Amino acid sequence: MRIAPEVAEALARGRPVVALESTLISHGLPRPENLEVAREVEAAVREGGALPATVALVAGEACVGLDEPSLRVIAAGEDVVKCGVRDLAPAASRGRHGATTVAATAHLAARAGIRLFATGGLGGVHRGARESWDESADLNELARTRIVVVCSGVKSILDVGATLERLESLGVSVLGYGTDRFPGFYLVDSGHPVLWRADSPREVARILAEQDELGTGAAGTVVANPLPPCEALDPALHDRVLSAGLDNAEREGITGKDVTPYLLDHLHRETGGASLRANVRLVVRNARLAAEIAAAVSAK
Ligand code: PSU
Ligand code: MN
Repeated sequence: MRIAPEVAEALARGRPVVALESTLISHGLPRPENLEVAREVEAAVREGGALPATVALVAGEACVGLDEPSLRVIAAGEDVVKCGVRDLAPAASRGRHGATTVAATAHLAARAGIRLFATGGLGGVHRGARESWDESADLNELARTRIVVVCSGVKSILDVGATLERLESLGVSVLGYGTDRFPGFYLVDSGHPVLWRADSPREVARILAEQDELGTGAAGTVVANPLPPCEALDPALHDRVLSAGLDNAEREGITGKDVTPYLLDHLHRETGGASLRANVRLVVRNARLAAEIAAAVSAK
């Protein structure tokens, strides 16, 4: 594993660092805008007062903190493989380029000593999981990794209720940021409540300090940050387009780790780019908030 020098130095000095995932760049957003978004997300972390550390596998090396050429490789690549935790070692041994999912990013970030991580939406239990058994490995990783994931809830293509039940079973804390409703990724409200809320970065930092005190911080924490209504997707449009996408995915026999990229791409195309705009905005906003929380944690 290679930790970028400025990231290593910041960590050694107790300065705020925020990890960023790379699957959303390579498999979640269309080229070529994805490279611009990757830069924009890193800039949002800096504006929030922390150092960004984008995580990826570059020519077989697990990197925490990417330089500009590496960021280009991940954004450009047809030959970039989507890596969950179990894919990291085989892909590394073959010298492959790999984009890390929430699970793989959380794993490598925690290993590097980073606590804050920003993404778009968590993976979770897929609709129809009763037949397909498709549940994202993100959940299992959060159950065993000391990481705080700032996201806009779980992706709305999923069974959100079932995912919330699994997060409860796995002991993952869920905090609504400025809300009592669990956000729905592109949507302000997933239709589910969230039990605990925090209204400022300092409040989140206080909760994390309590976790350390009580020894309950060995598992992950989700900080669920909704889009403001003016930037969210129209729920009726969302439901209509998603339902066609789910039908197409089934008809075309899409399975395994291809399901999520397939559905996101379908939404981006069929909403005329509206879901894409919402997706970019929520990732940028989450990056900024994660940085502010990291700064509040460091200030303690
Ligand atoms: N958030 C986004 N876009 C994405 C993802 C998250 O805004 O593409 C990615 C994350 O990397 C997450 C993955 O870990 O989707 C989940 O994939 P799966 O359902 O195959 O576990
Ligand atoms: Mn899956």
